[in-house]
Amino acid sequence: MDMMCLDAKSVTERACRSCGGSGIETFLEFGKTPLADRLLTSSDISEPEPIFPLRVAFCKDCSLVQITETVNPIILFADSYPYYSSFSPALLKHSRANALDLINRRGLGPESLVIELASNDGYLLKNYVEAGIRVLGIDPADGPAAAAERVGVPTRCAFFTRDLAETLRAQGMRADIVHANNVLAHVADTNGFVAGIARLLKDDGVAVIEAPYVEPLIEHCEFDTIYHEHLCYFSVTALDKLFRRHGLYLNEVKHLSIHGGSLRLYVETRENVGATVQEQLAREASRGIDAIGYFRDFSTKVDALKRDLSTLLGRLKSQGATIAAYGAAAKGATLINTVGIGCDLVDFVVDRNVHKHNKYMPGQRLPIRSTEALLEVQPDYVLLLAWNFVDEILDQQAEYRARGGKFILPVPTPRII
Ligand code: DWN
Ligand code: ZN
Repeated sequence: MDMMCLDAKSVTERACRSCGGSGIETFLEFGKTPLADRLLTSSDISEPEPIFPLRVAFCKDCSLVQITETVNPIILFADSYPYYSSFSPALLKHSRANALDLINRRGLGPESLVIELASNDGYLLKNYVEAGIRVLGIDPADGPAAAAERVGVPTRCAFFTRDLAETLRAQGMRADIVHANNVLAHVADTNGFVAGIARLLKDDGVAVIEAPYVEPLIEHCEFDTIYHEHLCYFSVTALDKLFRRHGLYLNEVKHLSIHGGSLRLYVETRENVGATVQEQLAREASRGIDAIGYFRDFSTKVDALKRDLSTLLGRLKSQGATIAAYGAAAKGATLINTVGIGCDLVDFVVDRNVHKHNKYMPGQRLPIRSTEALLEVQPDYVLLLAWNFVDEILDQQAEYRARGGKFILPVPTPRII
């Protein structure tokens, strides 16, 4: 990673984020886009917005898929970061099951220590607190960190770095469990972050890491999950190389349906690579996921989806339909700004997260309202930007649908349900 001087807004990487190799080839280009989670206030919308190149590349040396622009993490994650994990019941249920499974599998108790990197609003660690297990959350976002403290989860409002790991270790903190969900792909210093985990773990500790998986992204054309917060798009092949570089071993891997298809990685300081990892490495090699060829036609698939979605919305609009959207999600910002979905097509976006209400989506500046607006206004159609939570959102919106409202799912192919 090219050194980023603190006041630089972004840097363009010329080498691979993981192996440092220079063999990175771009296979998808979005031009310049706004920051997906940088929601606008009513005073912002008359101001120009910072936009940054969004380009996706593949490393021929270690197979890592990555974006080439690193936006300053302070701009992305520090102040007024709007994402609160607890607004998704499915995510809370998923996280609680993970914690209870680990308490059981690892025989955790009052003498244990669980540390979570990017602990957000305490959505996961609160389950350990409830079980009387010592925890520490680390998260740079001031709003979610304060929310975590309010639910009894001690949280250090900071970025996790190798240096912070050394500081904690010097204070006698070594973890039985290190959780890192939806953060490994977000960190500007991928190697420093992993080295820090190695320093924080007890010798018999385990890091349990969740990250979106690159295969479903490509297979289901989930291009909207590409935005500046997501620097890396992992395969097991690329992850195995990354961890080994820091004396860590990916010993077990699970597939998860959350966030459009993710991996749960069990990483330890002792090598004991199980069948799940060996099978996955073999499978990726046989499918060519470890080579550029697998990614070359993705850009064509993305263009087709963008065209089909734009045509569908245009047709409905020309028939006089009213259209709203659901989920002021970061992936929603990528979708509306790369397809060109503005107020001419969609009247407003709804979201349950109160911190997003009365703000505007980046770029297209669609107004964000509470979900009640769907029954108040009863638009003919709702474009589901948070498609990764389709089941619970359709249940939740049964009344709107019973009154004749229809949802439009954009991914993997635009369709009305
Ligand atoms: O990596 C990241 C993922 C894990 O979460 C972050 N960089 C940012 C964020 O991405 P996202 O904003 O695309 O994530 P979600 O979780 O798909 O966002 C869903 C949005 O929908 C949130 O704003 C919450 C909202 N929501 C809602 O209004 N009603 C979600 C559910 C489940 C609901 O019922
Ligand atoms: Zn590489």
